[in-house]
Amino acid sequence: MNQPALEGLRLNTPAYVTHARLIEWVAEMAALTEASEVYWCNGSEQEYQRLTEQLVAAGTLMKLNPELRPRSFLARSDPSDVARVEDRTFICSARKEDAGPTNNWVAPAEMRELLQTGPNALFKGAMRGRTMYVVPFSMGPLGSHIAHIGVELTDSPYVAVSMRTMTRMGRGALDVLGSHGEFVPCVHTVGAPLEPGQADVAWPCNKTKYIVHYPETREIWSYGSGYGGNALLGKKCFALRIASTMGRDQGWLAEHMLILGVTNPQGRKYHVAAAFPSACGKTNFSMLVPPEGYEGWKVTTIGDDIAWIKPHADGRLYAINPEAGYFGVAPGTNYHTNPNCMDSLKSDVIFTNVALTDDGDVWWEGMTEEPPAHLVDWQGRDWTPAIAKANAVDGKPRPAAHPNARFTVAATNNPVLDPQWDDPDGVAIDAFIFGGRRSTTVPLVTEARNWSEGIYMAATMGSETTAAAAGAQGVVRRDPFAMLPFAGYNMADYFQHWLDLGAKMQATGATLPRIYCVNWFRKGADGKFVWPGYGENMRVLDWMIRRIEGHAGGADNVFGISPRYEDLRWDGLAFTREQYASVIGIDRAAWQQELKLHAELFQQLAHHLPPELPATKARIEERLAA
Ligand code: SAT
Ligand code: MN
Repeated sequence: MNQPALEGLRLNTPAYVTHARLIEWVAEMAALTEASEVYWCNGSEQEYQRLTEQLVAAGTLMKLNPELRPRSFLARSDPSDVARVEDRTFICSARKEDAGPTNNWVAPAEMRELLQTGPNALFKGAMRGRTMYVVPFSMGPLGSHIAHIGVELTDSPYVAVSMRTMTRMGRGALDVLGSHGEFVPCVHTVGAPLEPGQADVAWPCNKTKYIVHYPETREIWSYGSGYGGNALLGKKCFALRIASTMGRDQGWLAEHMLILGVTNPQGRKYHVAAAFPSACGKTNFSMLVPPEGYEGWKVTTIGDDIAWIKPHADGRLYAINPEAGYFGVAPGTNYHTNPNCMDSLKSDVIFTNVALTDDGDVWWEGMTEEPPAHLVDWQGRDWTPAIAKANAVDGKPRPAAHPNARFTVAATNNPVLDPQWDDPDGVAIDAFIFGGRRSTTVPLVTEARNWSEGIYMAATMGSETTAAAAGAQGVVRRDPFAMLPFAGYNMADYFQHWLDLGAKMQATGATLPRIYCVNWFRKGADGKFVWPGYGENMRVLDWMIRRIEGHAGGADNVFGISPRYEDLRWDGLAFTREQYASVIGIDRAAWQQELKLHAELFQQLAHHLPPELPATKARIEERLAA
């Protein structure tokens, strides 16, 4: 740069920013997007105050009743911008085969022309009339050797304030970055430039959406959406898609996993990382309250959505939660399903697309058994039980909250936050859990007999789709490792990476974490869930820990080891042998069907598919036939 002083003025670069390449990039992006102003976020409390006040004045946020929900806000998104858009998400690797058959791919040059360089490039002038916020953030504890830095440029102040809750955002991240550190550049625009005099809307966005990743250059470009994973680029885009490719290159793992600590009455503490698809109860499981019969046990949260896991010199895998907050699904959350979450939401929350009560508080389906007599729904319309019924779709009353309505809240609000949640060294993982939402076929819990059997379980996982992504709900799709929408590279190579990591660790004599496959969601003939779930999942966790300690029994099934009725502890819960049989049983016909679906997946992923996987499948088939 020739005129650093002049540029510095125009860019409002604070004196503490010493990273020349960062400043240069901010200048380039301000020029490309024609932002009317640049503002560097420092992450302070005063800044959060000021930006939220500004968002209230603009109508994006509504202040909730300060007595009922102190320092909390409600945002209503545009009705077309309510979830991740998987069909608009692209992995633009140099070679198509590196994105693999499960990702949308466009050649980088073509995508750059579309977004940046072409005559009608979408980012050209995209921030006209808007402020560009420079949002520096650390994914992971500041300075942790497992953490990485990102900088998001966004024209959405809603994104800027949400990033303060979801990440370690602000000056601290820049201090870690220093003048020469590596950072992942993330550019985000809602794609709604304002012409002089044009009034803004409460939730600007664009019908056209692009969520773009360049894995080789580790860049993220997001256009047209202001919602969740499309816009808070530290989350799925960086911490999963870009980080998974970094992990492949550098020998570590970026996973769609909660991390919890579980301490038994003897005071021994274990750490478990568990992968479930979006909106399948990761937040609930990570804040589990041990049920009756489990006095003296304690579950504590390290993370509720994402884990970064690196092998350590002591031969074990250590995990951190790269995030600093929770962006969780509100509907279904209540004092029975997740009391710790309800307590986390008492103050300092940004709610998006939940319903508003007449006294200025929030409500969502499932929060209370009886809905309030009157609400304002997520689209700002009057809502009563009668209106809901009159507008039923497929016999289901029109919900007051959007099914993918979310809360954004700091981890520090969580009453069962693990004391090590911010530990730069992370926690040593004792077990991995993989679970889908399956009303049939998959048993409550199965332990893999070895690493490759565990990788098989994870790779072939299926799940019924949820409202977390746009599109049909309730359809079973294969969701390997719960990473289908989040793997930043070829899924078959990703399987190989897991296998290689295990083999490498085993070669050094390390004890690998056990691997379990779970399914809380089997339904009975009446269409209702059989397993009570939530806090009762502790019984399954307890069995896993007793397995690790070497004193719990089990019986071989076709694809691993499952507990017999007498291997689980039932004190405090009336659950009959018959009920248990219906959640643990293997239906041979259903499994023959299931294996056909695994075969389809393997066919789709044939390029680079590790031979261990079809070999494991063949062994399962043999056992099934026996
Ligand atoms: O990607 S989001 O963070 O919007 C939601 C999810 O899929 O978990
Ligand atoms: Mn998620």
